[in-house]
Amino acid sequence: TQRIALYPGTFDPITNGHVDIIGRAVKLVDKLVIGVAINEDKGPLFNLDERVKMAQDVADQLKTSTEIEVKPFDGLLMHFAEEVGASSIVRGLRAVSDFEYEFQMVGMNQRLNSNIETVFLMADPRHQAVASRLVKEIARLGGDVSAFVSPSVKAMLMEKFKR
Ligand code: COD
Repeated sequence: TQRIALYPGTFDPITNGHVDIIGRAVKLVDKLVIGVAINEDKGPLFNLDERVKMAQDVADQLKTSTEIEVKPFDGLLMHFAEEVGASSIVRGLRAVSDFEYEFQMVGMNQRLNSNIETVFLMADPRHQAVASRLVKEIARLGGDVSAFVSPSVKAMLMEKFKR
């Protein structure tokens, strides 16, 4: 049977930090589903279609024999994980600051479905500090985001913030 993992996030936008985690996750499974959450409460800069498109562009550029599927989702993460047949959920850990939130999420998610394991991966030190929030701020203030996102995402950011 196929081992499927789900990597969920807001991906507003997808960064080289996310890509690093995807590159690690594909080594562990037969198929990786990148789940782009609608997450309206987070007030995303990019709408769901744009976020899916950017994630798809980035996934298309990855050199891997593992199947990657990018899918939007609304509603509960664990329901979506069941729907796609995932046996694990992949999350990335950056600093200590991520821990509290991730810890709480796993705690709750485990009680919703105890058969799906959450695994945490760490990015390469070069990518650990990269955060969508800061990338957006740099782009908004006219800085160069080339080191943090793919060329296609950079183009989308420049389009959003063009004056
Ligand atoms: N290095 C390593 N990991 C990174 C980096 C980096 N530089 N940048 C981001 N990551 C990791 C994050 O830690 C996270 O694990 C993942 O990549 C995605 O990050 P984001 O910021 O795009 O996504 P989040 O954290 O906003 O995603 C939140 C969810 C969409 C998973 C969450 O809101 C959710 O589950 N929503 C559905 C509703 C639900 O089920 N709620 C109940 C939860 S208990």
